[in-house]
Amino acid sequence: MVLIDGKATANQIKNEIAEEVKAIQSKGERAPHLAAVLVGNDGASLTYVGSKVRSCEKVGFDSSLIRLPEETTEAELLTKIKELNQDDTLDGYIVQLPLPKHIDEEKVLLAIDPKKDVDGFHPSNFGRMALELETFIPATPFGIMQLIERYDIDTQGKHVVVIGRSHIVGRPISILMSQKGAYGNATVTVAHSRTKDLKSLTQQADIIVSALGVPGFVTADMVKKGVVIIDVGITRVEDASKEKGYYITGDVDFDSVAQKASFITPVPGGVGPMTIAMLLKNTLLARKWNA
Ligand code: BQF
Repeated sequence: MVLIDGKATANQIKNEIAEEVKAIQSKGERAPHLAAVLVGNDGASLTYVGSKVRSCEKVGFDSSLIRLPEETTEAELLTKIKELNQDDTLDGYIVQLPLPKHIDEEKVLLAIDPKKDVDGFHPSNFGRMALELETFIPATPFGIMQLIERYDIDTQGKHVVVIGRSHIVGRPISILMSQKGAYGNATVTVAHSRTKDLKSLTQQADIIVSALGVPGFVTADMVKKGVVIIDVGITRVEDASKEKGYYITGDVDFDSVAQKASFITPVPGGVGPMTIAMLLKNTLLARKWNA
């Protein structure tokens, strides 16, 4: 069994990005600049945005964190987004999700200039991805594809079962893995809450991508020997004995499933760190494409 080290791979990618930043600056050009908008005070969102900003510093990017109060109206946020679209000192920006319930996420994502949409959530970027055009690929699926490449996992003609059909993970990874290419050409099944007999599907899977958010959902009896396991689930479980008062866990019953797997991603330290690294990669691409 190979334990896929997402943290080490993400650090490697960040080092590669840092080298490119140095090359940009040695030409007398400014460093790439990423901004993040955070509305409200959600604990997990604060953690995620915080590590995005720290990662920017690590690779030599400029970063801006724009914090808006929980009560911010949709109109106020849209005004801020118009400002960011017009800010020539920014290469790209993200709006940290989820947004407070009184704000329509779809409206907000539509307002982001696709050229600055380094999360790749704008419909035109999603469409470009589906059509295999140059675009920002959403960071989590982009990170999964990088892990598959860098661990040289064979996907040709393999049966991939994706559990979950979210716009951010399940749907895009199902598209990417079915596309032509060295780490594509898979036959993909997208499973979801209405899927019948999931176990018979996962038992046939060569690769399982679980993006559900239910701890312990994927158990050893559901998988065949030699399966590749990509665990995208991230659930915070309260635990007073932990320093932070919680620990994070994936969708996969790791200890039992690992015994049957050929490759497996842990949680934490698997796909999560890659998400951050690929956001930086997209910002670097924005810098290049918008120059
Ligand atoms: C790790 C996210 C759900 C909803 C909105 C490292 C991250 C997570 C885990 C991280 C995520 C999840 C992010 C680990 C960003 C991934 O070591 O396992 C990093 O920061 N993520 C987000 O920005 O918004 C989310 C999940």
